[in-house]
This record gives sequence, structure tokens and C-alpha cells, in this order.
Amino acid sequence: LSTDTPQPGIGQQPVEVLGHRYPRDDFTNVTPKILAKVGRNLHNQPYHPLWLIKERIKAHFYSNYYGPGGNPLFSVHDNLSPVVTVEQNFDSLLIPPDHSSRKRGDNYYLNRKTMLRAHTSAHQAELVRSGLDAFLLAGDVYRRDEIDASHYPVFHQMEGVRLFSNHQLFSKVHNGEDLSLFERGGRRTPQKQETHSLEAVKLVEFDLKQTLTRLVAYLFGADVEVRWVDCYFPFTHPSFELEVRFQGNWMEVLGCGVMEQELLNSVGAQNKLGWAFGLGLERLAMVLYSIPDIRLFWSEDERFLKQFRVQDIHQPVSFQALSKYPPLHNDISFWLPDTKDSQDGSESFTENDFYELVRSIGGDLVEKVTLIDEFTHPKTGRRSRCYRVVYRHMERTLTQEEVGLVHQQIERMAEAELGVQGRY
Ligand code: FA5
Ligand code: MG
Repeated sequence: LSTDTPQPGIGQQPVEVLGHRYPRDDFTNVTPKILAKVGRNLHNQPYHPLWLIKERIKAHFYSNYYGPGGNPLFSVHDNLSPVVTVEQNFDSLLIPPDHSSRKRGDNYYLNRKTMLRAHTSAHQAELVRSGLDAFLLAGDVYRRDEIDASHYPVFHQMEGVRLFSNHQLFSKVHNGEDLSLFERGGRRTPQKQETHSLEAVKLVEFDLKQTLTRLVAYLFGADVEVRWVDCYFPFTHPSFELEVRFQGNWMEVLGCGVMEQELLNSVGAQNKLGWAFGLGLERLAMVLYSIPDIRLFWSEDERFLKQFRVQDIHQPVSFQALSKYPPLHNDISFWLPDTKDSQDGSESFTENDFYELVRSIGGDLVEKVTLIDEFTHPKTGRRSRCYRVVYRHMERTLTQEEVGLVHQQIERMAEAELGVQGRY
């Protein structure tokens, strides 16, 4: 290389993601805005609606599918890094080198070799290679896409894979031991791949559709309207999309199909057939909870988040649109109890106890509580805190009079229960 050849990216800082550094090149196109979302892991935040859906799906699979030893059949993986190789995201799935889905304009590349995964399918090959026969995998995925009510550049998917040996697939069929997964010299047709026997594919396809139909019926109730649409993926054949009727329109919630045998052969599972699906967690949550806009999932607005803090993950949640009525705020200041008063010198006041108290008195009127000031008295060493409580009603404008009553009750109860001394 001559020194005067401009080297793209040289001289610039490498891209840093999750504590690793990736050299830039002419493919690098991740932006700081997108990188700021990596690591948020909404699907792992307790009581976030995406976490709630993930937990419900896990619970469904855990309680309905068992392995031979009576243990859950599907293992669950939700902590795999979204930084993957281009090989994982595309090549391992038989996506050809010139396939349009690889476009720089559609993906977030760290460089020519590394990217933010565009789908959870990026992990199919490695997990099958590691010996797993049945697994679920949830994670954040990244695509350069339009932004509107149902599209966002970061969203979350759950992948499911299940493999079958000859015995596992045919054991329930009368005289099933005479049947075979594979056939020689076959042709690829709209129904099946060239190496598969039609009877094997039909059983796998049946199991796939039944598994997903049961999942959707469990999530939405038996009344949900669904339909199967034929489609194409380079890593499955035949392939289908499942659509659910939502607000009068059909909404695609997942893609799936019978795994390409070439993929399974390449990772040591040549004696098995399998199905795979990939579903959009936001899409499911939007239908299930009537969430009108995908951007709300990134909201840190208590009015949104608090609606999903259910006692039991199976409890129905019906999302209420955020109120258009104005908020009213009232502050509360108090001295914290003296640490030297407590027997063991431990903190006797905990912030969460205070939040809990405010929530239990203010109920749905309380939108948010934030610490706005804190100081230590220079002479006495006593510590004081001031919190702001924001009140808002979903259906009407609140008056200071009614809010004042609730607020005074919070003041009294804080003194009575938390040992603080009001500065009211
Ligand atoms: C895939 O990503 C395939 N990997 C799915 C698959 C897995 C097929 C295994 C076969 C076997 P697709 O791009 O259609 O396919 O996305 C799958 C689901 O993710 C969609 O059905 C939808 O629910 C969701 N999804 C796709 N794009 C977006 C987006 N921009 N915003 C929110 N959800 C999206
Ligand atoms: Mg699709």
C-alpha cells in the first residue's frame, strides 16, 4: 500500500460497542443514535411490555413442551450480543453474496465484517451447531427502515427452532419406522425441498403451524383471527407468514418455515429436519395491548410503563392512551431519619419505600415521582430531600384542591411510616 492512498476510516476513532472496539472502513454506517440503543435490552427489563410478552411466550413453551426426561424441551436464550459477523447474519443462512437484503442502505454495519444483527435468525446456525434441538432466542435487532407507527430501526424478535430425528417425527405414526425423512433424487417443488420426503415435510409443517397457532391462541384468546400467507426466505422452504387481524387490518407478526437442509447439514445436524420461526415482539405487543405506536416502547414515561406492572404475567393488560389533560405538580421535602438512630447504622429510609407509599396513596393519579433536590445541613449533618410528585388524570383536568388533599395525605403517611420529618 502506498502511503498516499486514502484509507477509508483511517485516522478516525474505531466504533465502540458494548466495550469492544471495531475498526471503521468504507462500510461503517452505524450512528451514535443507534449505538445509544445497544444495551438497552428492553426485552430484559422487568415489566417492560416486551419483557412481559417474552415471559408469557416462555411460560407457554415451558408448560406445554417437555423433553424425554420431563424437563422443558425449549431452552431460552436472551443475552446473545446483537453484534454479529456478516457471516452469521447472512452467509450462515445461505443468503447469497449479492442478495438485496445485505444492502448497506438497509443494515447497520460496524465494518465490512461486523454488523448489528438484522434478525435473530443470525444465531440459528451457531445454536444448532452447539447441539441444541429446540430453543427460543429473544433479542434486539437493527434495520435501516422508515420510522412510522409500526416501523422503527430497532425492534425485538423471538426466534424459535425445533429439530426432529427420524424417530421423533414418525414415532407416533402407525408403522412409522418404515418412513424416512429423506429421499434421493427428488425435486424441489412448492411443497418441499429436493432431499426431503413429502411425508416428513408435511409432519414438520403441521407441527410448526400447530405450535404457532397454539401460541397465538394462548396469547390472544381463541377468538383471534389469523391467516397463513405463503412467502419466501432463503433459509426456509416452504416458508410462511402468519398474519393477525388488528384494528380492521391484517398485520404480519412472524415469518417461518421448514429449515433449508443445506443449513442443517453445514452445522452437523444432517440426520434431522427442522422448523424455524421469527416473530416481532413489538407487533405482538401492539396487538395484544392495543399500543398504537411502536415508538412508545422506548418511552420512559411512567404513564406508559406503569400500565404493565402486573401482579401476574398472565393478567390481561389494556393499554390506555396517554392523557391529554394537563399535569399538576406538588413538591414534598423532608429530613431523613438519622442513621445514628438506627441500631446497626444502616439506612432506614429507602427511596423505593417512598415511591411505594406515594403510589399506594395517589394510585393512578400519580404519573411520576422524581428527586429534585438533596442537601446536608452544614452544622447538624442532617440530610434533606425534596421530591416532585406529578399528578395527572386520564379523563379530566385535576384541580389543585383535590390534588392538595392527596398530597397532604402523602405528607402525613411519610412521617408516620418512613420516620422522616416533614418540612411542609
Ligand atoms: C425475518 O426477520 C426472518 N428472520 C424470520 C424467519 C425466521 C423466517 C425463521 C423463517 C425462519 P421478517 O423480516 O419478515 O423476517 O421479520 C420477521 C418479523 O419481525 C415480522 O413478521 C415482524 O413481526 C417483525 N418486523 C419486521 N420488520 C419490522 C420493523 N421494522 N419493525 C417492527 N417489527 C418488524
Ligand atoms: Mg416479513
